[in-house]
Amino acid sequence: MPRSKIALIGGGQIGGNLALLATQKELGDVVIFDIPQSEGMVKGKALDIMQLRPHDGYDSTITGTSKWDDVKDSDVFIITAGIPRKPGMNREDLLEINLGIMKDVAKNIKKQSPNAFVIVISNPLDAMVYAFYKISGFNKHKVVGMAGALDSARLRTFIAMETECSVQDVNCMVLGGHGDTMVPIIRLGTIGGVPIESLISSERLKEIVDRTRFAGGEIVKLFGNGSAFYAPAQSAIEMAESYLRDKKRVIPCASLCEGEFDVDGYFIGVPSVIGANGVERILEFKLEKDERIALNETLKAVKNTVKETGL
Ligand code: A3D
Repeated sequence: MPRSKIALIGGGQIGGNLALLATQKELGDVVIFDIPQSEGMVKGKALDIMQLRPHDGYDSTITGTSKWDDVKDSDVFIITAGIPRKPGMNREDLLEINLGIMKDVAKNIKKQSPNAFVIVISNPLDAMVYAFYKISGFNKHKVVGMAGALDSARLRTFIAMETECSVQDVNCMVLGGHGDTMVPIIRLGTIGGVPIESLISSERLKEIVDRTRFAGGEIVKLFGNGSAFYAPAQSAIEMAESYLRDKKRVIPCASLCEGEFDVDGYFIGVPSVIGANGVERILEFKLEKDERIALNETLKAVKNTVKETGL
């Protein structure tokens, strides 16, 4: 069977880590695409990763390019093209520049690989994935945004740190938009099947939830120049792997809702089944009143940013 082809649009901090993780998971041949001014950088990263393969015996190839023809017929695209936040910026401040980039990227992906599965990471996420969907005209099952996987992983990390239990056994999802209004569903979270609410006090849980909401900003402040990249890359690779290996993992992602959770026509973080057909299903469940109110708030925020795209 021929190897899958994975195109990474943007070869910066997240893009480089995506290339490394895709190689180590042997998901397929990787092409890192960036603008001509960064072609040397992505060619260099590709060559560097090529040279780590002998140790563990990975056979897939990694190349760097600034030519759209080189990503033709890719199975998966992961888009990080754009600029990241600097201290003091919120994700919405990136809209104008990143929207211009997304318009160009969407048109080219449509031309090169109209049947690919596309994972968007560029911020502001909920508006960027919407923009890609509108401009490309892709089927809704083939377009998804990475945010909930990361926000949930952050929450799970903080809960594991608090309880000194294995992070692997902490299960808890974050729904809604990728911003301060995100909606952690603590009520359904468990550690090895034991409800989280029975293990951590409500005051402490509130602090953990708040830290999760601003976890991206916490890292931006520490870095001083750029945003998180290891965990975002790992989260997107988990989604790509579920698609390429038809695992049907249930991952909170920004999927197009058409009535689910009373959201219509917007991409928002919901539990999504990712398999060989892309986002195959959204797993809807009954929200409690306070969760519904919180989801409405996050939807308002998403609608405002989407409106600014003018699409
Ligand atoms: P960075 O290291 O700056 O990489 C971005 C890359 O995009 C650079 O190499 C640019 O040259 C490249 N680029 C710019 N324009 C184009 C274009 N037209 N075509 C192809 N490539 C282009 O940033 P990063 O990797 O740290 O972050 C990338 C994006 O992800 C930013 O918008 C971040 O805000 C966003 N991000 C999202 C999350 C989510 O959870 C959704 C988390 C972290 C970062």
